[in-house]
This record gives sequence, structure tokens and C-alpha cells, in this order.
Amino acid sequence: MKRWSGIIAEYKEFLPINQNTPIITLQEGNTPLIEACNISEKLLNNKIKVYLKLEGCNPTGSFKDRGMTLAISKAKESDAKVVICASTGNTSASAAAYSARAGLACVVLIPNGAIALGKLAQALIHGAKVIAIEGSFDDALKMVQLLASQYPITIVNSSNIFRIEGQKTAAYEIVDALGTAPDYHFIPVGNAGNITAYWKGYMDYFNLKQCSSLPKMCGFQAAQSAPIVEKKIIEHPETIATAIKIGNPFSWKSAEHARDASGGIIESVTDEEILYAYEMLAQLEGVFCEPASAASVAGVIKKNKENYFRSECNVVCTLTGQGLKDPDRAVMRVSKPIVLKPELNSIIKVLNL
Ligand code: AN7
Repeated sequence: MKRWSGIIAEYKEFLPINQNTPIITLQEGNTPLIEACNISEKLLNNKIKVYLKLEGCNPTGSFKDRGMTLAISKAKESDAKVVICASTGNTSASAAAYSARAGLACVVLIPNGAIALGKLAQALIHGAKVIAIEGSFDDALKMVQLLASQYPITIVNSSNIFRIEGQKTAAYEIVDALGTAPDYHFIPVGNAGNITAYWKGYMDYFNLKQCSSLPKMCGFQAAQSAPIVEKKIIEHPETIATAIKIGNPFSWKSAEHARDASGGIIESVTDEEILYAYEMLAQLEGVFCEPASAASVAGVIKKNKENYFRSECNVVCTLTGQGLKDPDRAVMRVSKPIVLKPELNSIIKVLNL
């Protein structure tokens, strides 16, 4: 039996490492790619085949681990002592975990009161120094860039090229699993690193003739946090999908490049559309992702209504993070438990038996 050893060991010929790079891994990657048959049947008239790439199955519960294993390994190789990031939650959780494993000090700046509790818990329990900025993610990222320009601290946001390099391996896995590239790839967009990374991954494989076609890259932002769609910086982004509540994405230009070079789109979905997809994923497919992740499937539902797809095509949706990170949102969305005394009759009545 072959044991999966994490994305660096598995894809080392595609990654910027050498014999001196210490590999800091939690065996991230190799995430499931499952078919969403029920969503396809019930919400899309069986017109298209939909696959879900379950990135919430990574060790810290999000896709960030793919980039973080490489960023932290390279930081360790260059003898860094301290790493830093700004985060809407998942980057900080991942940075804190991989730093703990590497024996590096980790500083994370988060927008105060605006990240999901599970993510905050992760950063704290892994021993990061957590600073809550009274401002937005964009304010926190600005502070990180200023600090790292003046002090010997390594940034592990997606401005760190090793993050993008690691994250591109998800595209390799998809092609390895399907035997070909999908027709469309739908993905949530926040700081826009992941759409950049997937496009790089697909291009790598295409250039190496591992696939003979390329997907159209279709990115989705939340409606009131959609700077790329509106072509302007959003000073006060709003959305319940806190992971993608970003008004001035770092990888703005490269996301536009991925869209244009692939013939894809970057559009927005409303919070209600996101929450509907979030609930449908849970109730029709048994997949609990976080709200931001559901933006990809919300995008598919929306574009299908607009007749965007040609029939018999296939679509991969990246579900970027695990639903348990933000359980409050789930409890808010659906009906509460029915509280009863321990009496058989009252239970029977409620169950209509
Ligand atoms: C679940 O953690 O930016 O477009 O600081 O956590 O690559 O930014 C998170 C982003 C989608 C958007 N889904 O990805 C952070 C952070 C989830 C996320 C995104 C994020 P990018």
C-alpha cells in the first residue's frame, strides 16, 4: 500500500525545492473529488456533470495547507525565525499549524470580530500570536506588508510565491483523477490567489501534455465584496462569507489573467445565493463546507439558469473550506432542535408516527 506523503513529496518535480529544503508537512492534499449527482439532478436538470473538490479535507480544514506546506518549508530552509500573515481566518489557521510543526514563531493579523470562531481557535491553540486589528482584512494586509518591509519577518500570505506554487497542485490532482481537464472550473475568489494557482497548475499540466485541453476559469466573489467584478476597490466589503470579505485582492491582475486567458468569467453571487448553495450541498450531497466555499456552487446554479453551459459538459467546483469552522452560520440558517421532555408520547407526536 502506498502512503500519501503530502503535496511536496508527491509533486516535487513541479515545485521549487532542492535537497536542502526541509519538508514540513501534515500530509496535505490528495483530497476527494466527488460527483454531485443529486445537485445535478435536482437543481441543474442533469444537464451537466458536477464534481466537488473537497479542500476542507486538508489537515487544517482548508486549501491553504497546500501553499502553507511549501511556504513554511521554504521559510525554514532560508533560516527564517518568524512568519507573519493577515487573514480572514483560514490562512492564519494553516500558518499557525505549520509554524508549530516547523518550530517557527507565527504572527497573525485578523480583522477584529470578523473571522469564524473555529479559525480563531485554530490560530490560538497552535500558539500563534494573534493580533486583532480594528479594521478590515485589507487594513491588516497593509500592516503586514509594512512590518515585513522593515523587519526580518517572512510573509506567508499569497504574495509569497511559494503559496501559489503549492496551491497549484490541486489542479494536478483533478487532472490526475479525471484523466483530463474539466470543461469549467468554478472557484470562490477572495484575495484571488487560488484562482491564480489553479490556472498555473492547469497550464503546467497542459504544457507537459498531461492534459490536452484547459478549463474555463470561473471565479465568484460575494456581491458586496466584489472588487474585480466592479472594477474598483471596495472600501467596506460586506458578506456573511467572511473568508472572502476582501475589498482589494492582492492577486487581482493574475486572477483577471486566468479569467481572460481561459475564456472564463469572474462574477458575483449574493449572500442568499451563497447560503442556498451551502444548504443544498449539506442536504443533497452530505457535504458541509463553509459559506465562502459554497460561492462556487452558487455560481454554477446561477450560470445554469442563464444557459451558460453547453450540455454534457463537466464542471469542477472547489469547496475551499470545512463547514465546522463556522458552525454558528449553520445553526442560524436552519431550524433549531425540538426540545422535549424524556417522554415517549411527546416524541411520537412530533415524529407523526
Ligand atoms: C474558505 O484566510 O484570504 O481567492 O486570509 O478561506 O485565494 O483568497 C481566505 C480565502 C475561499 C478565497 N474560500 O481564496 C485568508 C483568506 C475560503 C477561504 C477563499 C478563502 P483566495
